[in-house]
Amino acid sequence: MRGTPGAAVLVCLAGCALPATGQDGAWPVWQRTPTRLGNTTTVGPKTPTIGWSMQFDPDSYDIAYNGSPIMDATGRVYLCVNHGLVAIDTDAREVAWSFVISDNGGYTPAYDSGVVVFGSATDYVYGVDAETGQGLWSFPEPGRPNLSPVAADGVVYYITQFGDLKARAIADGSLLWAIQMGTSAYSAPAADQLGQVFSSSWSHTQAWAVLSANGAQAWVRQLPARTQATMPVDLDAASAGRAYYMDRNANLTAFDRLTGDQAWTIKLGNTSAGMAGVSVGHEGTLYAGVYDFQSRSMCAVDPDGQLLWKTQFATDDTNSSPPIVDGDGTIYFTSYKTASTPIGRVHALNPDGSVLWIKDMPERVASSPMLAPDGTLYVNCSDTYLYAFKDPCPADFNGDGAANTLDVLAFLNAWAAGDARADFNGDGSINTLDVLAFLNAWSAGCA
Ligand SMILES: [Ca+2]
Ligand SMILES: [Ca+2]
Repeated sequence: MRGTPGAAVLVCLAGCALPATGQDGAWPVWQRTPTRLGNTTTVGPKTPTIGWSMQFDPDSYDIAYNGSPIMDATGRVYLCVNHGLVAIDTDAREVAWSFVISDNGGYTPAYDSGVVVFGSATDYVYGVDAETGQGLWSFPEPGRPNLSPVAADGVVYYITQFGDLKARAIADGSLLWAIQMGTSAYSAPAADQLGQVFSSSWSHTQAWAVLSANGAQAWVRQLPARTQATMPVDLDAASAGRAYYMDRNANLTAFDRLTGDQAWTIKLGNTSAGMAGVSVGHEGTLYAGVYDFQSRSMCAVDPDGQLLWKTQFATDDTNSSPPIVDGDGTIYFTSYKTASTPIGRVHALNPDGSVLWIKDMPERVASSPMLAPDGTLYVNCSDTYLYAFKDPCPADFNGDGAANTLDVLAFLNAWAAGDARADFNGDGSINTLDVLAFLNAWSAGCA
């Protein structure tokens, strides 16, 4: 998806304060929306096909799998790494720039209005120019501000692990407000873009909703157990506007977004279970990953709090990030083995919970996948490679990711040479029917 400068100029002639960088990204924050829904109308890969991969930072072994990729409207991917932040040009499949700091980068960065924001593992929060990779601003933040910020409407909201929730202007980093929810917090905030921001206090076992304008409390509620998961906020009618909290005892609890009244709670696993967090699919269905000493599973819960299905997977797998849901209702998530040799897996489930595919990865994968508007599913791995899953397209005969005249040449060369791949219709012989079949597929192009 490329921008249209002409249209942007016309819009600006009508009077706009910012250049065209104010547009939303394709997947600008962790779980795509500031409400952290984790769903998209884009249809993702139905086969475990890795279209391409590229190394994004050879030094990033220990954090390369913790944060998720995000994407701006030009198709550029941003990823936190051991020494800061990298931008990846997904057309050229190369690193566009690296923003290097003397500390570890955080989990998932956030993009808004041409600025990428992330927090370092110990001491600073940074705003970086998305186009050039130049640092725009940085501020000391001693409370470990590295858990995925959320950005929307020119403001970035983030927590510190010391229990703070803060808001800064994305353009210059100026502090808009700061509050304390307790002495520790680990839930990356969600913003409903209707006036409220949501997070939780680990130390006080509380769900928090505050006014995005000034940080004043909207409501605070006691949770059944502590949580470090982010809380999606569903604004659709089916859920009546709810914020969902998943705690470490595997309780999934629904609160009214505005009043904080509890709508329901459901227990999805054993006490002392871990939680991977929850995402919201189409029609308000909730998908939550849980793991405990006996089992690992992905659960689907309807908007009224009833369990729809629970699919178990390998007992030595741990899933530590919420899933995402594509336009067909396919559910994608990652897991990794807790054994001494870490092996990661990418899972795709059908909407009924049955397994569509599972792909073993070379090393650990632990973050939520990201689904780009062209249907490519991105997963970053502790082997420091970014993997792009995409269903094969027959018209892309040379496999370079695009259907163009080079594919016609490649096909005709294979056909002339009697290459088995030139049996395009798969009937066992290579003849003019294969040329017709290829040209038909080529005319149809690739999605
Ligand atoms: Ca091609
Ligand atoms: Ca044939």
